[in-house]
Amino acid sequence: MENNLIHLTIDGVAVEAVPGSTILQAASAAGINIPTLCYLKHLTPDASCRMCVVEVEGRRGLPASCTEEVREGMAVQTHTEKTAQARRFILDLLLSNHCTDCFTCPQNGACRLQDYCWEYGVEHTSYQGKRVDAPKDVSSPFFNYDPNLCIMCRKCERTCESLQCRETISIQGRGFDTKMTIPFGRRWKDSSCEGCGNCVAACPTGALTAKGAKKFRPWEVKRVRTTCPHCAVGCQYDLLVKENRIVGVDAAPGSPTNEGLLCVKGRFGSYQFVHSGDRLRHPLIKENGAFRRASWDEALDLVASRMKGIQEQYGRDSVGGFSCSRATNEDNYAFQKLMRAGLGTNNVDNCARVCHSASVHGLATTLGSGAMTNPMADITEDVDVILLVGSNPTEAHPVMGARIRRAVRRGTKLIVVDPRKIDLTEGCALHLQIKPGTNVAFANGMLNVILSEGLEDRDFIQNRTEGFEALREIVAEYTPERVGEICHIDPDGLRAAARMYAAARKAPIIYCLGVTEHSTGTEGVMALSNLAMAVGKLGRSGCGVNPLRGQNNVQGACDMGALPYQYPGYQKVTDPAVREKFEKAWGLPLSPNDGLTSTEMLALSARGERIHGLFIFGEDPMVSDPDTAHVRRALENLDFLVVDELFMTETAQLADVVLPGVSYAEKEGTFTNTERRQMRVRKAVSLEGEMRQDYDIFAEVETRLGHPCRYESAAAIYDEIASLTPSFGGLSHARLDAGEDLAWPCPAKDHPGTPILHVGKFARGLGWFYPARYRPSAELPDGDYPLMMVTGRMLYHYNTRAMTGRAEGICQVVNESYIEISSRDAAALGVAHGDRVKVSSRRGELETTARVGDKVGDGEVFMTFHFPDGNVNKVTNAVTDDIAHIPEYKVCAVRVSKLG
Ligand SMILES: Nc1nc2c(c(=O)[nH]1)N[C@H]1C(S)=C(S)[C@@H](COP(=O)(O)OP(=O)(O)OC[C@H]3O[C@@H](n4cnc5c(=O)[nH]c(N)nc54)[C@H](O)[C@@H]3O)O[C@H]1N2
Ligand SMILES: Nc1nc2c(c(=O)[nH]1)N[C@H]1C(S)=C(S)[C@@H](COP(=O)(O)OP(=O)(O)OC[C@H]3O[C@@H](n4cnc5c(=O)[nH]c(N)nc54)[C@H](O)[C@@H]3O)O[C@H]1N2
Ligand code: SF4
Ligand code: SF4
Ligand code: SF4
Ligand code: FES
Ligand SMILES: [Mo]
Repeated sequence: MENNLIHLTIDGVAVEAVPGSTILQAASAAGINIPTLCYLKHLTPDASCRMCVVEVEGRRGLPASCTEEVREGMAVQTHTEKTAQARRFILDLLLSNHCTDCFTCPQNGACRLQDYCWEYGVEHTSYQGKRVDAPKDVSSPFFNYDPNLCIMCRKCERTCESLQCRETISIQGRGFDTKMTIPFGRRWKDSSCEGCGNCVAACPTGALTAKGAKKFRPWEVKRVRTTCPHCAVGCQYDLLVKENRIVGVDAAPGSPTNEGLLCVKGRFGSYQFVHSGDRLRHPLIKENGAFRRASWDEALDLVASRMKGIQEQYGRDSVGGFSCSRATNEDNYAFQKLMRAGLGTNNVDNCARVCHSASVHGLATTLGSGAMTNPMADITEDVDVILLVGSNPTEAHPVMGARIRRAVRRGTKLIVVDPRKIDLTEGCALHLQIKPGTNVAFANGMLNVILSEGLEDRDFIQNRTEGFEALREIVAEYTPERVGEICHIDPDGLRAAARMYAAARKAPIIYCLGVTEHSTGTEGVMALSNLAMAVGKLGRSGCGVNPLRGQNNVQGACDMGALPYQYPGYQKVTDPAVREKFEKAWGLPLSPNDGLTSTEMLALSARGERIHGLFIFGEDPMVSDPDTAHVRRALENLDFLVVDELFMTETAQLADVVLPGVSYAEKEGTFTNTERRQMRVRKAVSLEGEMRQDYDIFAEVETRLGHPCRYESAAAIYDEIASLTPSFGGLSHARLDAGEDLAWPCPAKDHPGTPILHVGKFARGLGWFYPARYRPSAELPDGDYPLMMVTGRMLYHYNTRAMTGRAEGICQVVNESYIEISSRDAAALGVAHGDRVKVSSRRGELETTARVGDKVGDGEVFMTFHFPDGNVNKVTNAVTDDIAHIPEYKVCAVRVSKLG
């Protein structure tokens, strides 16, 4: 065949298909529907249900179309008397063991079995078999299992095993008693299940159903395609809306980010907060220490006049703003414009400061762009080695984490560099359990081995980089033995890792906060980019330096210029030509000076210096910033604090004015995921109350500051962004709504977007080897505070818990703080698993519960900052890195003692 395609007919229609595809695939591509029960798109067919049988001319029997490959000249009939008969027989058999009381089934109307029985006229079973009435398992906080409705299609088992890679489900028993179960007779809640619900979504019947599903029937809901508001994977899903209330979510099947999968937070924890009774519903003004309800005019006038008053007294740069990485690009653009055009200051920042600012600064310095270089699919499919540094993706980016689990299963070698045992250390090729805060030494040690063994890519170094000689001199000092001592690892482990990474054809570096949140965070990032450049693993598929961004739209908040040194698109505020462009567009003179970072603003205000007014949009630094006492001092020292929030957070409680904004489910706009992909956010509900679009709030304040501003729509703001930002020039809501999949840079309307950065040439021109030297963390354990505290996250809760803390199922799994401690340290302190302990540092103290085990190394402890009953930020250190001003959340010294 000239075009190498196979030609066949299906139901008389001429169809072309690629060789090797099945009849089912060819039919579905041609829009011809064949019934299936056990077929799962991304997995090898199970071919057990036989609903998909077809007739093929000249062939005896009825082959299953989900396994039968297409052949040249084949003539297929999908709906004949014979296939109908076969399907009726199967349905009859399935019903023999299946409850037919559809009225009470939660899946009524969304059940394939019911649909097919209707289609094929099967109302009753003709079998008088034994009906087993098995007990239901309702122990999962998220879904129920009714074995009596199971048709043994094994979709759940295969989804869990092959896509989620959890193996929670197994098939047991024989004949009529065969059922899907949890191994060892466990109940769901005691199994390895992590609640992603992907099995529930795959189940074609009412056997597995989400809790609360009885509240609606499928035909009653409106579906609104949007983007998960938690992590920067950016999963696409439909919000299911009944009578202006979100009642569930369904993963979008075709989305390139999540391919129909979700994690527990997206599926079961991303919409309950929207309808929470404690949403802020009208503006509040604090008077004599108490909040009172205010009108919008009153509140907005007060914000503008107080901010102006402060500037008249202390100067233009005495005010600042923190923007919200949970909100849309459009909101973030409007916020930085309020700060720059309305207030005339570049003191604007976002939570990237405390997260990946080290990546933004570090990679921009060495490569020319601070973003993830390659898409998620590209660095998990068909790669030989993954070097995972300080990243816990199965908890923090779970749909990406599952991709890595699948890659490992297919044979990718995984090197985990993390002081703790994380889920992915199971099955990894190497776990380098480095001492927290020693990433630079680790990366230099890797380079030392690579150079001394001649594993570098000389052509790449020669043609595409500069600064190599200076770095070579430095890394010569980092012999495996010396690095082994600094990092507390086996030098041979380091050698093995270096060889594995360097020799691989395709090997991405994937990293996260274990690298950035240090007083040497930016150098840690640059040391990793040195490593990738030295072996030429940049600017091509399956490689790169890939910071997994955290918040759903933290990439976007940075892209939109919610940063003190840059306008949208990383255009420098100190560049006169850039400033002139924005002055012309916005119609007024703008500040030529770099602004202050959020961490600098808080530090100054804590000392009573320079910063007197703050506008905080959707951040809760009282919970999330390090050293809570210091944050409290900073916020209390302000003359004026305004907070735009969904809830009365701890930060909002300290405000003079609180403005109620709206959540992702109540707005139009876009998020930019970790891959720089533009993801649409769409309005699903409008709630009762006086809440306003966040961008509208900013426009109103800006107008009251004397710079009239009004936005027609989120789409219009996106157009304004495109007109001022070369890397966004070709983007529009219309293109996204038409189904285009676009990652920036996308400079023109006909540009297809840029999935992989630095191909052929670095954004900087030549890549720069940064001469990074190891420096120890700012506060190390000593006699008074002998343990090293590492902080981070866990699967079920998200940051300050503003959203996940309002989802009942999630809170049932875990809702209290804990500290992980090694068995040896616990024994030395006389602490047993489950004991209450006091944790103290030079900054403060808290009480929590000990989890004793082997997850953390000796001398180290771990806590999350999710839980109000024991927030680790009371003890963390507010010291920052000098380049990006990112706090050292990952290392501080603490003492743990047993209570009671
Ligand atoms: N479930 C959940 N998901 C989330 C979030 C959440 O709160 N909950 N938050 C989102 C946000 S904002 C972000 S930024 C991301 C963060 O995602 P991650 O950075 O993956 O999460 P963390 O748990 O903060 O830290 C990752 C790992 O760094 C390790 N680590 C600590 N110190 C060091 C070190 O010195 N060197 C090395 N190599 N490793 C070290 C820790 O042991 C930890 O396993 O997650 C996002 N996703
Ligand atoms: N100890 C320790 N502390 C840490 C970290 C750590 O690893 N260890 N990690 C740090 C990191 S990486 C990050 S990113 C920060 C996160 O810190 P925060 O940004 O403070 O945390 P979030 O919980 O994401 O809070 C966002 C707030 O935005 C509000 N919000 C959400 N959407 C909208 C909206 O559309 N409009 C409005 N008006 N408000 C909205 C929510 O109600 C919530 O209160 O925490 C940091 N803190
Ligand atoms: S919810 Fe997820 S982890 Fe749990 S059994 Fe289903 S697929 Fe497996
Ligand atoms: S529980 Fe659902 S998905 Fe699992 S085997 Fe039974 S019918 Fe199939
Ligand atoms: S992986 Fe991230 S974006 Fe996807 S569903 Fe989970 S929290 Fe949401
Ligand atoms: S779908 Fe083909 S055998 Fe089940
Ligand atoms: Mo973050």
